[in-house]
Amino acid sequence: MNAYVEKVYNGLVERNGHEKEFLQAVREVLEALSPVFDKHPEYENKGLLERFVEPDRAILFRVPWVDDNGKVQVNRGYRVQYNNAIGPYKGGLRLHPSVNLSVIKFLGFEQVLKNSLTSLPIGGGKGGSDFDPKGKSDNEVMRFCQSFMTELFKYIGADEDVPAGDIGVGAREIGFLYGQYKRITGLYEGVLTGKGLSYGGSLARKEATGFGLCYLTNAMLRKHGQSFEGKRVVVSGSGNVAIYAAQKATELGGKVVAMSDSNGYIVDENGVNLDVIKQIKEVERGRIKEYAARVPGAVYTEGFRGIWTVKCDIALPCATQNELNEEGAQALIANGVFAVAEGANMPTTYEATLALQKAGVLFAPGKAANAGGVATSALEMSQNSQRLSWTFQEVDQKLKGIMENIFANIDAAAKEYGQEDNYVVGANIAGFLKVADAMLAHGCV
Ligand code: NDP
Ligand code: 2IT
Repeated sequence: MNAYVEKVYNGLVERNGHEKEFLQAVREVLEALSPVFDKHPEYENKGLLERFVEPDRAILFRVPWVDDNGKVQVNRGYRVQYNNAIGPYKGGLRLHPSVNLSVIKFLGFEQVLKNSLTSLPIGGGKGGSDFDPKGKSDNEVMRFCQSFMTELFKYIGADEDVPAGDIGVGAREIGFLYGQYKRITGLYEGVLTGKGLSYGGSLARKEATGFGLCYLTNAMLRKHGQSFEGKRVVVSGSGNVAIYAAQKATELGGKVVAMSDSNGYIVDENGVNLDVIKQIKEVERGRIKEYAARVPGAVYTEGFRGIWTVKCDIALPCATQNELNEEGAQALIANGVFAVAEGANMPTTYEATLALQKAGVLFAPGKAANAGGVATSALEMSQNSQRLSWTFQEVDQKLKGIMENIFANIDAAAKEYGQEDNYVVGANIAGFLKVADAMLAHGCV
């Protein structure tokens, strides 16, 4: 590693030693960026890397709300505004019991580079809470969202910071959050994305992350003389990203044979029936286990990590961070996988990524492969600013163009730095250069 890069990383370890997800994300990025700093020794005097790894600010707040039994519950809320060199802070809100500052910082850090890759003017941020929406009534979720926004509204705005969904935050939560923002501020503005279609949402935003993942994967496969046609595909997770990744993979000719949730996975050799998955997950908010009870021939197995033992050509991890470890990677390799593309953020551990790359598996990192969601969020912001809305086809076409452009850029950056086909290196370098350029232009801020 470049000496300056190593010094900055070591300083970060000293100050944030307990933030393991954050350090994991930073380490991967800095390994990839090392050659950029070899080429640009002048960056050190500008303190560019010290500024890049430190968020602009991290806001922590109490979120009190009353449950259905009349008892007061308290959760912790977060918004990390990481970097706004190229546009207003932009990134999702995650509601999951595993949320802590390390998780939100890793997501915010990744978001800066991802948003840069979209080529649209959006900076990076992330937020959320350790609130668990599972098992809560609609009214409880509403009261939580209203309390969360009652604090958050002070720090966000259509030209300042624009949150959206992530794990545990979908149309229902965005609706409650938007309602409360409007009520407190009196503003009707594009302060959130992923909104409902009746109040400023964009067509194709719901589908965008999953569709975008397959568009980028397809571009990568094409470069290597391959396609989805006739391929066995495994998609982990069964939430927003997973469902629409599975739908697009199927439309492109693949056969999705397995999906999962945090309890276990189902295998359906006939190809997963997405109408059944949508009914269970989007309508009933149920468990994937139900699928096996409803679809003849489908088999359910407890434990979400087992999904990587299902034989496939293409694996799309779309659930959560570190869901695919080295053991999972070795199982995929042994079964002949030839492409892995990350729909989730950092689903593949560092060791698993290295194992896949070493085995010659094509690997598309999340910050490039799942950028279609936030890119379409930026298209939603454009539509809100213009006070008009585009058709599904218009948005989908733009999304496809953006994802193909991302692939071309990360491919070119990898080549330029002598690491052709290493898309981890390509994505980190291509994403970083634009942000670095803007930060240098802005002076010491
Ligand atoms: P959802 O809440 O819609 O779905 C999450 C899915 O992942 C569920 O199937 C869930 O299972 C599973 N999951 C969550 N936590 C775990 C865990 N600890 N172990 C195993 N499975 C788990 O979220 P999204 O689909 O929106 O997000 C999925 C991933 O994609 C996340 O990494 C997110 O950051 C990333 N992403 C999302 C974007 C978006 O636009 N929504 C854009 C880009 C990336 P269960 O129901 O059992 O909890
Ligand atoms: O990780 C992500 O890119 C998201 N959750 C989507 C963020 C957004 O602002 O649409």
